[in-house]
Amino acid sequence: MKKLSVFWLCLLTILVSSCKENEQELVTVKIIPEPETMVVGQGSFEITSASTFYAPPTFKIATHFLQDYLASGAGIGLTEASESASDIVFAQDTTIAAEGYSLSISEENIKIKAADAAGAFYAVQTIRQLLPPDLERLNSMPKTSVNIPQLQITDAPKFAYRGMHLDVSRHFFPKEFVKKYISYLAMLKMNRFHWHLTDDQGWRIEIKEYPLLTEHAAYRNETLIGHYNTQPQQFDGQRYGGYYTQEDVQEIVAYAETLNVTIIPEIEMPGHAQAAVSAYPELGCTGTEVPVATKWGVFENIYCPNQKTFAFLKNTLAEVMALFPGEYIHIGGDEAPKTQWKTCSHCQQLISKHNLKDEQGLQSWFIKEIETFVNSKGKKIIGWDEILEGGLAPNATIMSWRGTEGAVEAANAGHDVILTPTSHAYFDYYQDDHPDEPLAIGGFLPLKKVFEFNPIPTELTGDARNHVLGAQGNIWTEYITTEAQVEYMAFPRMLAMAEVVWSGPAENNEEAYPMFLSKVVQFMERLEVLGVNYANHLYDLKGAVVKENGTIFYTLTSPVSGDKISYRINGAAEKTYETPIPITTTTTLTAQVFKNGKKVGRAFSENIQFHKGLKATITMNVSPHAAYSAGGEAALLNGISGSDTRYGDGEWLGFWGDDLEITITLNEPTTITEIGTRLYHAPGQWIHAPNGASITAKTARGSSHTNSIYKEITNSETLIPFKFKFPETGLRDVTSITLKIPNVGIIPEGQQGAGNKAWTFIDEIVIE
Ligand code: TNX
Repeated sequence: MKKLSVFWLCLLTILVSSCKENEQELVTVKIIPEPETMVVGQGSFEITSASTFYAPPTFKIATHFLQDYLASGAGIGLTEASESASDIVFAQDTTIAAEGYSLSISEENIKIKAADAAGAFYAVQTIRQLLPPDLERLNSMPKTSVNIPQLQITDAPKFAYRGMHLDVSRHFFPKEFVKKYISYLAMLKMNRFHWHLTDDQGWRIEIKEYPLLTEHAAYRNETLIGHYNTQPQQFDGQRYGGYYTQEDVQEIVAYAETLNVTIIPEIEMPGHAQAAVSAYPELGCTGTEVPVATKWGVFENIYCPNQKTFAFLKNTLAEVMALFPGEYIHIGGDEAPKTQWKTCSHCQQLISKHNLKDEQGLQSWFIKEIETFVNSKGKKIIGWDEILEGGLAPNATIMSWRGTEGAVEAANAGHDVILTPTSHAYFDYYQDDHPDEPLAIGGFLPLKKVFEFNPIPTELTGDARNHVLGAQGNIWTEYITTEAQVEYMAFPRMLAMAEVVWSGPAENNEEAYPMFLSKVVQFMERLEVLGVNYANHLYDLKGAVVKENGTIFYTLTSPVSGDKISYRINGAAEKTYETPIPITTTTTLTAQVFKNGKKVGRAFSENIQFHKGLKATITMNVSPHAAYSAGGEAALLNGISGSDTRYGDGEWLGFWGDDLEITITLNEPTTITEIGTRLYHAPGQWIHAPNGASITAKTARGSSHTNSIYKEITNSETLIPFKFKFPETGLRDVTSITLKIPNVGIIPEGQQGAGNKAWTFIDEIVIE
């Protein structure tokens, strides 16, 4: 059968019937991540137990996977045959890009070409997605045959490093789950698993030379309950822990190899080391005993740069390097408070002996020592972007998490970089602003934002762009206690990250995102069969205030449409949503999506406060930080307050280190009695509300009235109200208002994020 593109097929069928039906049938070929080119034909190829395959021996990870998959999912046993007699033929073609492949499925056969084993393996992962999802179930009903659509695909990844990370220190996940997680990466053509094995709250890998790491450092006495910011902090009183033996690690490494996944183990230094220091106090600067940490955050008990520490780290790394065949070892390097180094005479002697500038210089010297050792064993280091401070180790690769500045600096200096900025890659952040979401660390990273991520920072030009190896989604597990919850946070965001790192960012997100969502809807069937506890917010409603010709409207949409949206205003009779709803008074709106007569998605509810600022215009001295500017300046005057728990929900605006000056011009002279807003205060996330703010109101009469507020800020409150009151009868004829909110500056020692600029987050400005 001749292969036909969708276009030609439609043209052919257009005379007979509408081509819509055919089109729908054909576009059900939906693959995540999107292949580079795909031409879908008509008809299919049948795989049966009589089918045969041939492959060069170097492609065995691909053929083993295919054989196992068909055998366990469909009871179909493929047999090996000669190249000329085979139905499924793999061939090596060195002109194809690394990890790329071509796949041609005709009525007669399946032909796969790749330059390397990885490419052949990814062709098989594409075949997997072309087969019915019920094959994902182990020992599902045996079948005599499965059909696979005829098509032609050429495909190759945009980025060489396509990763996911998992923190097993804050919460421990057993070997079987780690393997499952790795299998999810492979299904999505991701090839790097960053395994965060050590941290303050638990050491998770057996090191034969240091038995106390697993006897002692792998266990903590108890764990914080609820959110870190909730005061008073409470603990569960339960001993918690676990670790992987070296045999477990070998098993996981061997398993990952069969899926073309390279594991990057992370051994944190010099900070996030309290568990190790707890087992061996001589590794710290004070020598005193400390417990394995029982709550989250940054701790001052870091490694001391002494002989014992270097011997410990080198012996430990030697055992680690022997277990992991990959070229990289991640040495951490993030969030290491230098408090103890400042008062330790040995550290100060080192600083003067090696002519170092300060403690940052000492950290840099520390990392260079380790790098020399790792390089001497033929491996390379990756470090978090803090290792740039005080001077970069000569051969280090940087993992940029505090934004993208670190990546830009390192790439411009000729170093390789991996992008994992909190704004687009932290899957421990909330993915939705619905109040029913499980407790998370904070932040807000919806699916669309991950999809819109571009791993190459816009500031990078020319050759420096080639230093971007790729990107990675991170799953930190302070608030992720179960396997089901890891899956909930990972899916579907990992699907979007897979698109970004394999297919590259879309040229036009507004067009590409709905297409992606239609693929996600279909992919969820596969996740369902796999038993993955994915989050489904595709039918959850989102509302928006729209201003047109002085009238305020409210619109309702869900990422994927159902059949109808029902809504109620202030408890009145239910209506069907058709056009934007005019808002003329303070309104409580509830709504629900229906599909096939059934409720789909979660119940929606919104309060719209009809205050005097809704028709005003707003300007600011600085733009909100790109990572937290979802709603734009208009979000501060749209009648909708930000979430009490999600400062990144699009209603809050975030600024990094800027003093704010906000000017509001009212649409007509107005009498004002009160102006109020809220500032977010979450020092754990580097967000600080200032002690003071001021407001100046100008009237049509030319007078100017300034009102200042001073507040004691305590860490027990996250929502800090600022209310500026005018005399009861109000200030008449106000035409404009200027609100000044200073940033608190650099975060002081002893606090999370010390030495970094603080964030300011501001909510709706309510004018009454
Ligand atoms: C910062 S990312 C950390 C981790 C936390 C994470 C929580 C990085 C290098 N350090 O220790 O788990 O934030 O989002």
